[in-house]
Amino acid sequence: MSGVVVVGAQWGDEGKGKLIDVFAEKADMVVRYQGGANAGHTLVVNGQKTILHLVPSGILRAETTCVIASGVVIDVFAISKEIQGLKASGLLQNPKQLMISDTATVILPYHKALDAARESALSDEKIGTTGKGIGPAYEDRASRRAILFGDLFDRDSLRKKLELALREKNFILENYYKSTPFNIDEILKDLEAVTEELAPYRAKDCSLFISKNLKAGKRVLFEGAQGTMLDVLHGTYPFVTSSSTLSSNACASTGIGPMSVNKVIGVFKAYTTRVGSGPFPTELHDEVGEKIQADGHEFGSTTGRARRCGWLDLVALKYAIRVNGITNLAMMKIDVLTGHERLGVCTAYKLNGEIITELPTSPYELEKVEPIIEWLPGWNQDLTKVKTLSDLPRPTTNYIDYIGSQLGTPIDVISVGPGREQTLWVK
Ligand code: 2SA
Ligand code: MG
Repeated sequence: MSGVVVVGAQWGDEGKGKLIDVFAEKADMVVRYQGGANAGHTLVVNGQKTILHLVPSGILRAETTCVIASGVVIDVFAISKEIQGLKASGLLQNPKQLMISDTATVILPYHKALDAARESALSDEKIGTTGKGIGPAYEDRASRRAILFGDLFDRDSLRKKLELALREKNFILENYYKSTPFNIDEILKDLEAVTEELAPYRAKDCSLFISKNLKAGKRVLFEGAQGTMLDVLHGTYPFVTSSSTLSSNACASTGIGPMSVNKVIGVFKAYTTRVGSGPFPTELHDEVGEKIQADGHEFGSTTGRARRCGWLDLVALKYAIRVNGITNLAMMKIDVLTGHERLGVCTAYKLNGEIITELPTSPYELEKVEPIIEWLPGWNQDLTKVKTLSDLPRPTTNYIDYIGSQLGTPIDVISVGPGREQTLWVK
């Protein structure tokens, strides 16, 4: 068995996409297991930028099979656009490169409308969702009224299912949110075109396919989306996404057993960012935070929203290591920290006058904590062209070593830029 899970150890946008693309060179398969078009994975190869939302980040390697598993919520219009873009740039030439599970959930326009209506009704209390319909689609799945990807290919039953769904959704949209209802014939007509386009990628049983490949010794990478702190059960609830973002969900959402995974790689940025509302203990509200935001191009790749920035939070990272069972770490975007006199690292929190080193499970307590910051010397050298670890400036090495020793988990990869080649291997 050779399954490796790559999981976000912070609030998302850690650089999982780049890392998956790098690791995909040695993988036979990349499986996306949760989330939807709320994710934005930015890949840079030979200076060419590709942003993926639903298609797994292994797609840039023609020999790698990419699978979208049952646990994903698929906006079929968004994926169809993504596929068209990948075809146009020559990255997707063979339909065998991509498989979409028949049992994945479909996101339709009414999910997005509900997402937007709810957020605007929440006003100041809003979650800050991406507006991609993620929450309403997962709700439909849990309440057993979702339309699955495979349903799109049976016209008669699709109409019946849509009729049932729209009866309820239109009632809520019109009467409760005072917004425009949807017309079934229009949705069906729009679906017809994309269904034809997506048909070559349809896969009946992804769980079986993946299991067989694992048994045959193939190397499978499971690609997480969003991050640990956005997990619906173990994140900063209610300011979370609607799926489980943890490594364990790679198994549940694809339909394989936990013993198939033998490595969990936790990806983190050398600092912290968060998009949307919710507690963020190390957030910087000053020009230092603005510098990190500008230098790191910290703007959402899906919505373009500015990401909130702050120092690295070791309390939250240790929590991520525990709840995911992270065995190895990858530190991303260390190059962004160039040009600071000193760098802060949060080693503990103060809560009601007491020092604590475990993340509080209550979001209200997390909102109240004060970070205890340890200061380390900064550096001014550009790191983006560094090719080996030994060429890193002394303060950078100190920073990496300090974090590694605090976390007690090996850091295997250091990334010094978005390109494939800007990757330093510790071993
Ligand atoms: P949703 O849309 O229901 O999943 O939103 C719920 C919360 O989850 C957060 N979330 C994200 N956080 C960071 N990155 C994400 N992906 C995009 C990116 C975000 C973007 O790559 O930059 O472009 O804005 C992502 N997706 C969901 C979201 O901010 C809410 O806090
Ligand atoms: Mg992202």
